[in-house]
Amino acid sequence: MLKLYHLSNSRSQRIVWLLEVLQLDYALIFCDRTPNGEAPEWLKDIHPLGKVPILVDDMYSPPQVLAETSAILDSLLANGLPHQLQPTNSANKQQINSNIFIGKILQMQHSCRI
Ligand SMILES: N[C@@H](CCC(=O)N[C@@H](CS)C(=O)NCC(=O)O)C(=O)O
Repeated sequence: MLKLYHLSNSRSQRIVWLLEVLQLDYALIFCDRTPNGEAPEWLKDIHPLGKVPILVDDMYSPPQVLAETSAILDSLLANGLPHQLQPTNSANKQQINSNIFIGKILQMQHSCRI
């Protein structure tokens, strides 16, 4: 079973979206933000970064614990894109590729600021 650690209004919503599109069975663990909007301290017991999203897959032994939105998205798409996300023509495919690169650059810029 997959377990997604989630904060409201955070990038873990992207993982919720993909899990729904892929129609995977998962448990959503809502983590309440602290009064100053941060993730709860106990999240560091799940992964030392202490930030969401964190995806735990207990099909592995020991369970696989993944952090980082892009890494989680990549792992969920390891078997390829589902049909509804497949580009329908080559122009569409190039546009999607461009958006993926833009997303990765923005992610890197964001990570550098942390
Ligand atoms: N580079 C990480 C960033 C993770 C991150 O900053 N998550 C935010 C939510 S969008 C978070 O957990 N914030 C709470 C905190 O920093 O205490 C990713 O893309 O997953």
